[in-house]
Amino acid sequence: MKKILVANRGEIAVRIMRTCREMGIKTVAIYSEVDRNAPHVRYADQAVCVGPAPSKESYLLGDKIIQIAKELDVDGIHPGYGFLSENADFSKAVTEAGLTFIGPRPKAIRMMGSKLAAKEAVKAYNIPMVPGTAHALEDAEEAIEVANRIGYPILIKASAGGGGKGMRIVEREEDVREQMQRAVSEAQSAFGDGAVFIEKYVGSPRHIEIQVLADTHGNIIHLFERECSVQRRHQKVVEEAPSIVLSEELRAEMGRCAVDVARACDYVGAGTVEFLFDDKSREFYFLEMNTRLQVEHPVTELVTGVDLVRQQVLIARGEELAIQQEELKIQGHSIELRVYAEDPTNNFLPSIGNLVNYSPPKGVGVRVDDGYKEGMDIPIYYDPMIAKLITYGADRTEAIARMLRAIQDYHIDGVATTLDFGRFTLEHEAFVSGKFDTHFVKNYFSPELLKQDNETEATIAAELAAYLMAKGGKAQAADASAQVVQKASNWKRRKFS
Ligand code: MV4
Repeated sequence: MKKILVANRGEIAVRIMRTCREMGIKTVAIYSEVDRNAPHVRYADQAVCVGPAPSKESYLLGDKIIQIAKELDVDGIHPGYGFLSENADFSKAVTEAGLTFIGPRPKAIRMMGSKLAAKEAVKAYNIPMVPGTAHALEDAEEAIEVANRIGYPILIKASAGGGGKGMRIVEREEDVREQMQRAVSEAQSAFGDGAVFIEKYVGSPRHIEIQVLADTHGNIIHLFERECSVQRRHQKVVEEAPSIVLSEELRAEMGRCAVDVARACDYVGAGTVEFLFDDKSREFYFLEMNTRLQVEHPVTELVTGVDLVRQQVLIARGEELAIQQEELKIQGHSIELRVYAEDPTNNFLPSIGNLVNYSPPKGVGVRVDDGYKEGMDIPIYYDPMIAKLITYGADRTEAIARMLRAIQDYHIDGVATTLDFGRFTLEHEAFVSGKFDTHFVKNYFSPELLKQDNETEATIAAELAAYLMAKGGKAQAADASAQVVQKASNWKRRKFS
């Protein structure tokens, strides 16, 4: 493979191209009109504009992207995450155009895109699943019958859903009919597939996922777990590897199950098998499989030393996996914080605007995967993630300390960001002690905490400035602004109370 087109933008496009460069592979970027000066465009050896800003007119134009790839003599297309990455038709079209799709085959994408097909496929293997139905419900009568058997509360899920879309909790029999009707019509209009099923609702689960790699020769390995329980409305905030709740036995067992899930769908490439983990019973259950490279893949890279994009390319070239399961081990601890251009004091509303100042942290144990540069605008058209801040340490305590230091060293002006929200999370006792589940944000976070913090900071800065100005003198005044900044940033070193 000599030339790869990356059908994506932002940090993930740059991250993929970096590995391509290391492997001596030329890269082609595609971009929309608002992205013409973006880092992924500058980094690539060649770049082609695919259309106007809206994704549907640019990054989602599969046929046009394939056309460009053919014209530029590209060998393979890497879809990144989002956009066309889990589109079975695109995967198929790429292959039919005589190019290599760097990802799984259409059959596996399609199968795992349907939660019910996925459950059906893994049935033959001994994979724990939440009690419920593994087929589409006929009607509310059937739902009530099953619910009475497994007990309330239950969760109605859309087969074509995922990432929490189309889920409904039902507490009592009286509500089943109505909720089911709604779930079906919602699923029908959102996904064009009204199939729903039910599961027993697991009240305070942790989200643990296993990274897998499968080659075209039938070899499948897993690269242990990532824990992604800290999330807000199904948007992950903090991810880490390893999870602090897994024993070696459980880790090995989940790994084996993940490999079986990959085997069940003839998987090829890098994929992630999602599980729910119930802290109390210490049981885990298969949820779904994501057939792409995930946003949070770097934490796995840091604790295993494996470059996952490199492995994707080698697999796409038809090579056999050179890594054996037995030689893999987890070393140290890694945490990822997603930095969004969102305002945590204002219901996490996207905060679009210009990155007036942008200076990411550096130093020991810090990796920043970003897709913007100082002076750029954050466009409204795409996901508002600015960067991923990833730290590594010999253990979790060190990884947390480095994350808090890196957050302080991260300077972004011009847009509101979730950096302070990250600081709140990493300082929180529940996070530090590891006693958290998927309800962490809902249970502990309130915008008031950040507002108070910001107000105190502003008050300190204003008081200090006034004092220095009153003392007079030009030298004093020149000093004032520097000291105010220093003082404010010192104050930020204190913990939330
Ligand atoms: C569940 C659940 C509780 N019980 N299934 C949400 C996303 C989708 N992948 C599955 N999800 C859940 N399924 C049962 N039977 C709770 C969730 C869930 C969740 C899962 C992982 C990460 C964050 C979550 C937030 C809310 C709900």
